[in-house]
Amino acid sequence: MATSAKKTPENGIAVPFALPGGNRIVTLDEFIIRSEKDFDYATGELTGLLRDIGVAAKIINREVNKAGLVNIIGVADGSSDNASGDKQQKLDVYANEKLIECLKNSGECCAIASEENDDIIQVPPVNSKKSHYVVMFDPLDGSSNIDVNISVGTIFAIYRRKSDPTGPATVDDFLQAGSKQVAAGYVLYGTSTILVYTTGRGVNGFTLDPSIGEFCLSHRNMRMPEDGQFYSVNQGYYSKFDLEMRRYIDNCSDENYSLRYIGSMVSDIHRILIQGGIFLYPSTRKYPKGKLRLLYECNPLSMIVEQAGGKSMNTQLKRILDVDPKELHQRSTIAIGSPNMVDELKAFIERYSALPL
Ligand code: AHM
Ligand code: MG
Repeated sequence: MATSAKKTPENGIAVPFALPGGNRIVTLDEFIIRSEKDFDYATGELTGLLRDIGVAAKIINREVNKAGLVNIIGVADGSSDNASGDKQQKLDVYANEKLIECLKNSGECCAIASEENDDIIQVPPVNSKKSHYVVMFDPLDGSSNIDVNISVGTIFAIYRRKSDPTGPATVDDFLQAGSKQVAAGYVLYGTSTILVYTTGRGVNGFTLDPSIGEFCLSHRNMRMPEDGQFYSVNQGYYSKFDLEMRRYIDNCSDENYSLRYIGSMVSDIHRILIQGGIFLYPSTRKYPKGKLRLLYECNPLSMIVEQAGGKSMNTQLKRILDVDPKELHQRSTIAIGSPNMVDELKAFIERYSALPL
């Protein structure tokens, strides 16, 4: 067995425990359990939560993969809009239910918040255990892409509750800055299914091996390139963007950067995490505060990207993880990706936002 509990030359981040050498498979469960020993205050709750999410992800993956085979795609019967005003798709509902079910069964968290629910959901204690964590998620981000067979994802964030563990959780337990996340991650249901997460000690990715039904460590200590050649933005809204954003996009074009936009945030972020680049969702006339949700889209993906060496800010140049949320379903603008590209955008905003229109 090779000991890797030292800084790796490529990124300087310590692998927190000894990993087997050679080609031995390390499953997500094994990795999570070994990592637990890294936390002084570990009680097993966080480990349990990550495992619950891994189980739910496998179940969701199974349904996403057969979406074209069975009559499950399309807008849910009789469904109205969700808390954010978007049409719910059937698989959104399914993914939401499975995540809630898995988390409720174990009782490792005390409350849940989801894009698909207006209010927080209390999780009754299991075996009288009082949990210290709350979990937020977007169960199936980019779900408008399902009908056309394009990748979608689950995004999650875990926080320690602030309220007294003897009473019910409150909304304030969720209204914490992203810097307070104890873990965050996503699952990308793509050409292969990959679960990527961080507990604040680097980022690791686990690809689902369908033949054994296990997420296996495939991307160890993920680091994003400092620079990139890709920019990712819905350029169809170009004329609705502010001047500084239009100038930056013009510059991307002048510099021969390639435009890549899937319209599924997890997929777009996963690409820039591996290949470098910048993802933008600025304010538009339709969404003056940005479209994406701060708590369960921007914050967890920002934690992942920062942990991998990237940067993330809103278009007011504030670090996303430092924003104090006021509402559960709050929207935010976002610019996230390779540090040099985010810094370049920052310079454009500083330069052009001062100009009169
Ligand atoms: P959703 O949570 O309703 O699926 O919306 C979020 C998605 C993101 O995945 C994606 O980046 C964005 O919406 C695309 O929006 P647009 O179609 O306006 O470019
Ligand atoms: Mg979403």
